[in-house]
Amino acid sequence: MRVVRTSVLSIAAMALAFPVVTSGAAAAEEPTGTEMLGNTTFDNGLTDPWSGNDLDPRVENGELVTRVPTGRADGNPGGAPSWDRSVNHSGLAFTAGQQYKLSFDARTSRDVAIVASVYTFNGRYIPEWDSPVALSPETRHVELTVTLHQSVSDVSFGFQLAHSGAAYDIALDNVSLTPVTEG
Ligand SMILES: [Ca+2]
Repeated sequence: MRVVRTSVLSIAAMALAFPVVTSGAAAAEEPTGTEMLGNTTFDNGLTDPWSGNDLDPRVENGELVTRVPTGRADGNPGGAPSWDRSVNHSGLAFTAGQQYKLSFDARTSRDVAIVASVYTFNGRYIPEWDSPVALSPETRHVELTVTLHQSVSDVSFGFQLAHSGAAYDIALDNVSLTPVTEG
């Protein structure tokens, strides 16, 4: 008899497939044109306030760089949910229905698909918004629109980097998150 169990991987897949529903409601009181992230350029040589979860990011030549080992941080050789290792920025707040522009420059030492997400982690990874991003050794300027279903505070934005293939290096720069001005 075959027993089908719900795996962590299938939960992650569901999270990725979660539809992004945009709302026409504008948050008129939301400050506009203001950068929500600290240290967007890394030109001061520091990673702070960015940190790594099961990664060891550092700054080289004005870019945040880190090596992403293969597999999960817990050593499990099984499937690697992308959220198992991340570079992230905590302490953010989002208003439901408000559009935010996310942009960054990134390259990786080999072709790999990462996930950019707004999320909470309370012993369990809970994405509020996420999007897969294909990266390669050629620097790519990425622009995405972030819209959340619900207003949240004290959440994180992160690059979810774990994978089951060969280890790779990633370089990030010019990371920006700003509310989109209506009209
Ligand atoms: Ca820089």
